Amino acid sequence: MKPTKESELNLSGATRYLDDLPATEGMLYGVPLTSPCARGLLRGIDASAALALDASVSVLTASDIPGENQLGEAVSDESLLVDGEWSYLGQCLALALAATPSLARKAAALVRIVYDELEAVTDARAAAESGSFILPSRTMRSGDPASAFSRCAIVVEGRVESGGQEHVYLEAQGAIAESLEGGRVRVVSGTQAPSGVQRAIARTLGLGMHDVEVEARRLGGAFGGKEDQAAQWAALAALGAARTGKTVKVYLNRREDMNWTGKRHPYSSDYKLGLDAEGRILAYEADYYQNSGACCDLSPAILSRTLFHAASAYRIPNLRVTGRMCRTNLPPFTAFRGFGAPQGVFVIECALDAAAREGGWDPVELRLKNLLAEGDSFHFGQPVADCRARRTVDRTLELSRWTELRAEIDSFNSAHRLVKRGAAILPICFGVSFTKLVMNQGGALVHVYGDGSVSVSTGAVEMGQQVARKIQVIAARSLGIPEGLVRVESTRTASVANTYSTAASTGSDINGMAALAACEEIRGRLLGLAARMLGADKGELRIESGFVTKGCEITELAWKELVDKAHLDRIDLSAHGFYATPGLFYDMKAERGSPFAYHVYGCSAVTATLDALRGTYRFDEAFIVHDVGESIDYDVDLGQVEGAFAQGLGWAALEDLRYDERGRLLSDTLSTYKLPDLRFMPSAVKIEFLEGAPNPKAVMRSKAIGEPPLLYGIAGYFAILDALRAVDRTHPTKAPSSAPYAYDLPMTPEKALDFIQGVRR
Ligand code: LUZ
Ligand code: MOS
Repeated sequence: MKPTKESELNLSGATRYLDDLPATEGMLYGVPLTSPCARGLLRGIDASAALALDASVSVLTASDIPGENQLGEAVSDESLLVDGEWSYLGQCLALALAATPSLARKAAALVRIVYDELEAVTDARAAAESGSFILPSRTMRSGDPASAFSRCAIVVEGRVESGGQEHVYLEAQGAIAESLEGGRVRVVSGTQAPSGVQRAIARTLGLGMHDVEVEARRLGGAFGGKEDQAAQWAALAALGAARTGKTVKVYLNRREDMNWTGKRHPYSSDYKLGLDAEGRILAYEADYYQNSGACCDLSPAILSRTLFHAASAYRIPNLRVTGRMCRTNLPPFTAFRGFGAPQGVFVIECALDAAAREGGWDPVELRLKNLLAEGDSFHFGQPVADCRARRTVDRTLELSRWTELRAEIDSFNSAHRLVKRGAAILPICFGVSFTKLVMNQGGALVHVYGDGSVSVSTGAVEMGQQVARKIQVIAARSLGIPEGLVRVESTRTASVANTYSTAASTGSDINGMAALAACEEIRGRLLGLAARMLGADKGELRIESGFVTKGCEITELAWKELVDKAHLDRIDLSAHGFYATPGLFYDMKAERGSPFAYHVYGCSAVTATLDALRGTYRFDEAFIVHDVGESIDYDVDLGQVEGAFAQGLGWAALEDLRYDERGRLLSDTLSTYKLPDLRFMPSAVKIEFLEGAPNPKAVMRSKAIGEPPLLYGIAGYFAILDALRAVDRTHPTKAPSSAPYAYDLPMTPEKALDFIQGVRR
């Protein structure tokens, strides 16, 4: 990869993350005391032993909060510090402050609480049975599935489980809050949503938003984990700063972060799929039981993305899908790259898998037959436009030499008893835009300094995805100057206000457009001046590579000179830009509309080799053809596809989140929670971007890149399943039961071994 300035800083270790910022004089460290069981009633807090530890110690509780003790935005069900009942293990009860992190941890441990343990629920279906929901259920329909099922030649039904996923961002959650004069606070927060954190702190402290400044410098990864859940750590730090008048830092260690913060939602789902004799899908029904955890958080938005992606890349004329947000006593599950789509896509893929077996169809033929095409509509009414499903699938079949590959695998399998190979193909179709309309807006502030260098601020948070790099390219191209002249600033609420989270893969779509608007404004002013200076028509002038050009000629007028002259002429060299994604609308009552600006298409093919005695496996090859529109930075986009695929493969086949029945996380370290590493990845990964595929709906004809490729990992699950099905059923131990296969993601080696041995899970 071609080094950019940012990646050079990252690789050399020069980048300063939150924990690298130098400690300031008198700074205090805040460590929360958290709840010891999944559900309980707090009867009293005794901090005397903690306070006796050191003169620097203080302990804050709910009664120290001057404003509202409430973080929930959609539903008011999340207190910052518990006052009364708590609803998950790891919920914050008090904040211990001390002069060093270890003193603060000791102090938190010395706080005594009196409480009653209450009965807890951790299972989504059990919560549903007892009527414990975050909000009422939500259903989308199209056509008439009930009558369509009666016309089907084949109907398959079953259950699908998918597990959660821990973000494991390299940098844990945290914030540093500085108390300013007059009760104001300035906070550096590891958040994807600086304006959201600003609002949360203002509410907590009873201040106006103008008294709270939030900066997100750059995050060491987030993946959705810092979209909603960064707010509580920032609010705690701000509370500490407000109460003590000192700078307060809250920074979780890995184990705290894994235990206390939310993860991807586990789902338990029922499906029913009906097809005609030729294998065309006629009807589909699904019921999703989302384990939402103890508080609302982003669960409704995540559920809506599940429902929007229920049919994935397939045409389904009659459909009914219902989602339920089941309230359980686990830490609130939250945004995670893909945001509900992977869970929904996995269910329809399982249904197709079951149908292919039942109908004796080739799995790839079956998918091709039902693939979305131009002229189709999604089940929520949006027309399928500029559809690239078939193009990406066809190219994947070519790139992987699918027909030969399949034949090679089949002959390998007939020649080997104890080692089996498998393969799977998976098309994707991912809708881009926040499903909540209001969030599809962003702003930018651009300054051209007197020496011709440029500063760009937007609402986009840099979290390693290189959105800053893309915005730099966009600004430089717009102004016609070398990229080195453009600096993209860290994200501050005082520079760009009322922004939404850098999320939904829209970071560069929205903020790039806002930056572009501001740059175009300044460019227009400068070209007007250049036209007067050169006695030319503004329409024939451009700026390219730092010089004004007229028609095809380069003039003598350089960027720096033009900027200098503009300043002398008292022309404003700053501009604000704004972008609101056009054309979006949605009627929640009718469940009809066009919620997405466009869709991202693509396809993956994954092969695996299974040890049929042990259940262990490895991935051999992956072929991915992905639709990025016109890439703004090839290396960045390639890195995003690779990383998302790895993360998807981890979710599908490895990452195993385990809780005990009392809600304690068992896999709370990186020795018990395994992550995909280089050796887990296929030995060969071939990624190709679809050519000649400009996207008129986004900045510089590009497409969003962050989340869609995560779905490719799901092919890994089915590649292992394919290999498992080739295992000789008379060997080595018991024959598998004839009961229908229960789809249960992740496909860990343990589950693969159970499959081989015929244990029904
Ligand atoms: N966050 C959000 C998201 O608030 N709304 C969304 O639609 C979304 N989609 C994907 C990822 N994060
Ligand atoms: Mo979201 S999963 O923070 O893009």
